[in-house]
Amino acid sequence: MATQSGKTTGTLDAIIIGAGFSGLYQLICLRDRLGLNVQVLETGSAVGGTWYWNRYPGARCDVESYAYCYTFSPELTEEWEWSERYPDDAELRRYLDFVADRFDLKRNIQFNTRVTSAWYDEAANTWTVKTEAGESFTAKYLIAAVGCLSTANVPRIAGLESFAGHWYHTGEWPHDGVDFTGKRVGMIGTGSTGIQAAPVIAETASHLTVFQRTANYSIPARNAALSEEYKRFYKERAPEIRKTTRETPNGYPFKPNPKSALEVTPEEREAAYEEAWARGGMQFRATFRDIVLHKEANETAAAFIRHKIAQVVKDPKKAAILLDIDHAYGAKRPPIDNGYFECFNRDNVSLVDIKAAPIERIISSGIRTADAEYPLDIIVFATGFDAMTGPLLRMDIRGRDGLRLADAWEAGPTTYLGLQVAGFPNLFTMTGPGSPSVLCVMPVAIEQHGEWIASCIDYMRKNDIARIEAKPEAAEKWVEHVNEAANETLLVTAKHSWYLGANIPGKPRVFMPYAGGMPRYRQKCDEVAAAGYEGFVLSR
Ligand code: NA7
Repeated sequence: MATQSGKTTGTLDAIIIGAGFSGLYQLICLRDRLGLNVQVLETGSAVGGTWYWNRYPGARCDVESYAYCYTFSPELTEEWEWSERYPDDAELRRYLDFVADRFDLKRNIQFNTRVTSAWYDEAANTWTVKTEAGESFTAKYLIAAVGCLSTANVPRIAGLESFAGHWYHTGEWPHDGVDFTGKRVGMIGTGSTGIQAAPVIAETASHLTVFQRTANYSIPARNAALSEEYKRFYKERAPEIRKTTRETPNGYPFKPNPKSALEVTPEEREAAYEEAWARGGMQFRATFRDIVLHKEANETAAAFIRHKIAQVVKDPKKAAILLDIDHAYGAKRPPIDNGYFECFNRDNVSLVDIKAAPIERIISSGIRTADAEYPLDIIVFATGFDAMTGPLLRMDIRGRDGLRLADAWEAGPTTYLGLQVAGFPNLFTMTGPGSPSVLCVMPVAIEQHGEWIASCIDYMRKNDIARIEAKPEAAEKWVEHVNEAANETLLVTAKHSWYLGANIPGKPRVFMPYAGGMPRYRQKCDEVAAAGYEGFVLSR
């Protein structure tokens, strides 16, 4: 067993990596409910996780504020006041900071601390975590609460280093913002992020050029300030909302229409889509139960959205590029927007189809594609993340016999319930690959994980169990089930989605999140626990 050098502190009960939604809740579960000695290590200088880093213009959650929050504390629900239908990044940081103060969490969080490695010592049955600054921490349990979308993907485009202007990735945005006034801005990427950023950048930039590789659907978010009446309404309904978020497959506060899109008349269908379009937001996907399940049903929604895009975008050339969508609606994460398609009607916004004429290189004055050069002062990479596995694999994690996580996952991530990896005892991954994670409203998934992990550790302590480790055969079976669940949906039909790791060159193409729905997943986790942690090896 190799050892690491560096300063070592006394053995802790648990180390949590990350102080976002998941790390904070795990700290509450382990410290306040089990009385453990816990240390949280966080790269950022404050709490927030995803929302600490994603400060790009227009950054906003795509889930309604009253549903994108913790539900474990009725007092917290009562005390916190959301201001808008969808919280922006700053409001989410304020919320998480409020939570951290409310529950006195900061005393157990060490900020400005990037974890570089985590090695398991079999003889001592401990994990030793090392930081960039050379510090070491040792604990019995290690919880990776590192988020799913926290490793920025800056594509390796030749010539970036020669660019004379400034460039930024949306997921690593400067804290003091970027002034676009009078600047020629190029933005690469039209996922949820690019779609949020474009209209805001266009307001101040002298010119915005959007480089689109894959056209995307988007539904109007219809964000607005919450009236006093709504604020009261959501608070009064909090228990009911909580119940619904635990019963619906994706953790949303609304239930899908039980009807198929194909069982109603064309007039009824059109009316339902119009109503959903006017209401805005993710609920559009729930207009009929089979939109993300059935190709023909999906096409009814897709055709409706395409028609709307064609109505909004005045320039036929831009409209044609925006309408060249190659996947089913919802097969990739469906964005919601605040004026995305409308922004292409501005004189200072142009659109470049880089599927037709790919980017060849970045030059000192801007971007060169196969057929033109675009002079730019600023390049914004809205190019997404090395999702789900990226944040784990950028740390050197080694389990039993020095097994590297990177080697264990060479052909793609294999986990049991998205919570544990065979060969890595006492390491828990929150919202890991193989769990509902990004297919569920995050705080809903996070509360389930935090509570399950805490109950598991509690069980171990009460039963004198020193070690818990997923059995390889249980993990293999789970991965098979994850694949089956994905194959029941249209999610696997989008060949270039980050759900499959397809956005990162060389990454194994494996469908990573669990698409079987949160209630089914929760039930499975509960059954596993009730059966004495079936599928895990427990040892003294
Ligand atoms: P996404 O959804 O991964 O979108 C990234 C966008 O960047 C997408 O349009 C990509 O095109 C484009 N992209 C990525 N790499 C390149 C290269 N090399 N060249 C050109 N274009 C590229 O990330 P987001 O940040 O928008 O959203 C992530 C999640 O955050 C979102 O799903 C929500 O859950 C919140 P592509 O489609 O791959 O052709």
